[in-house]
Amino acid sequence: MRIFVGDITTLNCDAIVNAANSSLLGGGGVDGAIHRVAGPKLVEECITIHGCETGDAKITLGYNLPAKHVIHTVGPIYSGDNSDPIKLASCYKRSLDVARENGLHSIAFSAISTGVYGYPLKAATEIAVNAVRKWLNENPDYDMDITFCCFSQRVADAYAEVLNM
Ligand code: AR6
Repeated sequence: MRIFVGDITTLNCDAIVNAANSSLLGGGGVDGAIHRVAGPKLVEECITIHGCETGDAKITLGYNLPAKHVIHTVGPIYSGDNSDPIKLASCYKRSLDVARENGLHSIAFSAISTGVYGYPLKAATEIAVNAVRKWLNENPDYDMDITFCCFSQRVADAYAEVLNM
């Protein structure tokens, strides 16, 4: 597991994970950046998927992105409810399951729900790291290279603390 500080749309890996909304038709934040760089074919493919539930993940091609695929996941809008951590952990697990189902071996995650969706950064970071660690332990036979893409130094510091780096 590694930390990258910068823009996820520059990463050349098998899949980047988009923090989308349930329509999958684009938005602001990292979602907007990914659609801008991927180009209009991405939204055309997303239209054919008919949305995604919170905590689930769907895959498309990456089009003009350096990444071959985009895995679109929908994080919870932070509410303080007990279901928030369960749904957020599910985003990481389902993204990794979808990557494996498609034979992918490198994935970069954005910090799902920590922007517009308001999830407190430290709690979200702990959930992200724990969910990824759990998946790796449950898939010991599969080679998966994991990057946590942090758009700011503040997010990177949170990951470094949780990862003990
Ligand atoms: N590369 C990497 N990370 C980024 C980038 C980028 N180019 N741009 C922003 N981030 P957010 P959410 C970080 O708000 O909270 C959208 O409108 C950002 O700093 O993008 O899950 C969707 O359509 C933050 O740490 O996603 C939904 O409606 C993290 O990405 C809604 O926002 C996530 O922030 C989803 O909200």
